[in-house]
Amino acid sequence: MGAEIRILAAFLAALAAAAGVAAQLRQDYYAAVCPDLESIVRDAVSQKVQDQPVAVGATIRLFFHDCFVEGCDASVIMVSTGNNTAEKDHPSNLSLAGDGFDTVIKAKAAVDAVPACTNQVSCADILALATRDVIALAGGPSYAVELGRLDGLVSLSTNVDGKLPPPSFDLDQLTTLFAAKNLSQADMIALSGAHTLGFAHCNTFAGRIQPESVDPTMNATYAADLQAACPAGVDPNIALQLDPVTPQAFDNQYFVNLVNGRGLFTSDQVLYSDARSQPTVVAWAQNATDFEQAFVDAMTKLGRVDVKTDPSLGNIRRDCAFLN
Ligand code: HEM
Ligand SMILES: *[C@@H]1O[C@H](CO)[C@@H](O)[C@H](O)[C@H]1NC(C)=O
Ligand SMILES: *[C@@H]1O[C@H](CO)[C@@H](O)[C@H](O)[C@H]1NC(C)=O
Ligand SMILES: *[C@@H]1O[C@H](CO)[C@@H](O)[C@H](O)[C@H]1NC(C)=O
Ligand SMILES: *[C@@H]1O[C@H](CO)[C@@H](O)[C@H](O)[C@H]1NC(C)=O
Ligand SMILES: CC(=O)N[C@H]1CO[C@H](CO)[C@@H](O)[C@@H]1O
Repeated sequence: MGAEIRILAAFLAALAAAAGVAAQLRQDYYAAVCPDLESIVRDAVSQKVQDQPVAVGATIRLFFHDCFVEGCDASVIMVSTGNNTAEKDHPSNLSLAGDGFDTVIKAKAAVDAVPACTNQVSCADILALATRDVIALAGGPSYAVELGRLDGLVSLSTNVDGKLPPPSFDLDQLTTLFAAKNLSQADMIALSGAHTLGFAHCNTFAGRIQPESVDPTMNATYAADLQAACPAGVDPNIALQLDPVTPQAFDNQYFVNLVNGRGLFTSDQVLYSDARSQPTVVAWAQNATDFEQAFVDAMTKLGRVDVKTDPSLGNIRRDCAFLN
């Protein structure tokens, strides 16, 4: 029965491809092949987060970086080999925390341990599911995840240049970069709300807290706290919480912080200091439900960026870190 459904699904996909119809992601993509996929991933992710709570921020950021470079195709998870310097070894990505990768590896192992599911589910989809799960575990919204992404065949450090936003960006730069991925300014603001948890290294905001020239859009007390925690010299091993008020909770505190001059990066605080985005920040600081809805919509759109559904462009990796 399962095999027949699989053959039918493959036939329909071939038909769609022949007709030039782009295959769509679907929530029930694996329903016939691996019906318990969602609970298998959720259990593995819960265990990982229980063991290493930092996996929450690490996994969310990994998903963002994956989608923004080659598309949501797990290319960010591949390791460099003798003749290929992979995406994750680009300087923009060196700060990706290892626990994000490990979350995907653990969830993939749990999926593959179920015979029917072995090598049937892409690493890209496992990352998308794991991201939804860590957000829910941290108290954020849960949402249905579209599935059916293939894992990419290309992971190149040189392709990362210019694709990821540095923390120095202003509103226009952020808006332009996200627009290239079909994400609106509102989507960009909502997704920035992921900075409601996780960590950042001192060098990413050092330019804003120099004693003689503190960024005037930053609350002075906050600047003094950051200076004390990140003394001159910018120790590369020190990382501070992005949200000093509710550091581990996925909530709308990020937007409250911006209103109070407690955005950590230039790219955060500018969302409040620029009059064009300020009304959205204020609205979401006041209404968590509205933020959650906007965030879920934006995550769904992020999850569609440059996905591969055509078998000539991707496959299902047996080991997420290597091409088959
Ligand atoms: C809008 C432009 C963005 C900029 C400029 C930006 C920049 C950064 C930087 C510099 C860090 C700190 C990295 C470190 O020092 O280790 C960081 C952390 C983080 N970012 Fe962003 N980011 C942006 C958007 C996003 C988006 C769209 C998401 C996800 C939806 C996201 C999720 C995260 C998370 C969860 C962390 C914490 C990572 C951890 O704890 O390991 N960011 N971001
Ligand atoms: C890299 O080398 C491996 C063998 O070590 C080979 O199979 C693969 O095709 C090479 N990849 C590229 C991009 O040259
Ligand atoms: C953006 O949307 C257009 C039109 O739907 C589509 O052709 C294009 O591939 C999308 N780009 C990305 C990066 O998803
Ligand atoms: C900065 O934050 C402190 C609380 O930590 C508050 O007392 C102070 O009024 C704030 N400064 C400004 C200019 O809002
Ligand atoms: C948030 O906004 C929604 C409408 O989008 C409204 O129904 C709800 O009452 C608001 N909640 C608060 C706490 O203001
Ligand atoms: C976009 C981004 O996060 N860039 C950072 C990458 O990491 C280096 C240090 O490894 C930082 O200097 C960049 O700001």
